[in-house]
Amino acid sequence: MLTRSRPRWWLPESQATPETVYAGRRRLLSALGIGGLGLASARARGAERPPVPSPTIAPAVPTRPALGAPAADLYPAKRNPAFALDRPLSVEDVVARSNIFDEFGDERSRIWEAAAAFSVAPWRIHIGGAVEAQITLDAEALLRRVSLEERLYRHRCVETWAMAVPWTGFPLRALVEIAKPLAGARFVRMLSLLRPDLPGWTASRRVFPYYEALSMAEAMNPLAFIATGIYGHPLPMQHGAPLRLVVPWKYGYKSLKSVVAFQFTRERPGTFWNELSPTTYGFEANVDPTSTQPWPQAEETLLGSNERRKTLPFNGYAAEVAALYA
Ligand SMILES: Nc1nc2c(c(=O)[nH]1)N[C@H]1C(S)=C(S)[C@@H](COP(=O)(O)O)O[C@H]1N2
Ligand SMILES: [Mo]
Repeated sequence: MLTRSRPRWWLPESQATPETVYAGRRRLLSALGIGGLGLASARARGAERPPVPSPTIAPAVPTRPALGAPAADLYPAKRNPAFALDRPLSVEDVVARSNIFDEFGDERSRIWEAAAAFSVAPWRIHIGGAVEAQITLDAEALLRRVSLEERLYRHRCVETWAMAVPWTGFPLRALVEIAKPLAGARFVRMLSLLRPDLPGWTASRRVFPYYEALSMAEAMNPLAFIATGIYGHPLPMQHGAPLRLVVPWKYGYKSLKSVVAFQFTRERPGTFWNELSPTTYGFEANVDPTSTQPWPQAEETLLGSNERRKTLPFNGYAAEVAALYA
């Protein structure tokens, strides 16, 4: 069985830290004069040299919006009160430091560092397939064309951790309306960023880009959301800037990050995890407490507090979406 992550004792051949990230951090530390060696030799030299002036490079912060994030002046957006939670919001700094974005690496606590130097400007989005006319538009133009709002959503990863966050974004339905799919279009496929230079592309046995899909009925459901921001500001890179899918009734792997293309199709497209391991990762991937794939799904652990909760069918969104599957 191929599972999407390894047990805790697993150590990669490459010894966890991608070389580029490690080298980058060493460079930053020594630029700040706080690298281990730099500190020791400065002390040894004692009074030979005046104290180093205060650093001009700000330390990296995981909650910082992605470099070049579009339409930053549109934040914070007004909260839509229709989307309430049954639990406290997760702590921003905790969720910003615990991510799954395999293109940047496979160590959850280090994705934010690996992604920190990545710029999302410019960001072209292609809309094609079974549509009236193909469109290419950039993220900046798209964000100014739709109306941004904030929604509080639960998120449930198939690895059984869960979080609750305020996303900023717009309904996926608004994008479908811009795309004008033909009457025969039954699915929308989405592709993630195509950047073979990212560290995870070669560290993994898997081949990217990451791709996902929804039926048109799912895409038109009012819960299906394109997030462009989190906690009242544009998305940090590790969360999938400048725009990512959010389908809160499904396992997190459906919510692909950093979307570059929306393709409308007549046939059901393949999806990344489903094609890697069809019996473990379904196409629908609706959160299901009775499932044992790839582990028992009856409970979940909240990110940050480690509180255990019972998993809810459709992640608590049955009233909104169960009819789609009846
Ligand atoms: N492109 C891409 N999108 C992705 C993933 C990924 O590895 N690559 N991981 C998915 C998984 S398994 C989860 S749980 C969520 C995690 O989102 P977060 O890091 O913003 O919490 O992103 C999803 N989207
Ligand atoms: Mo996940």
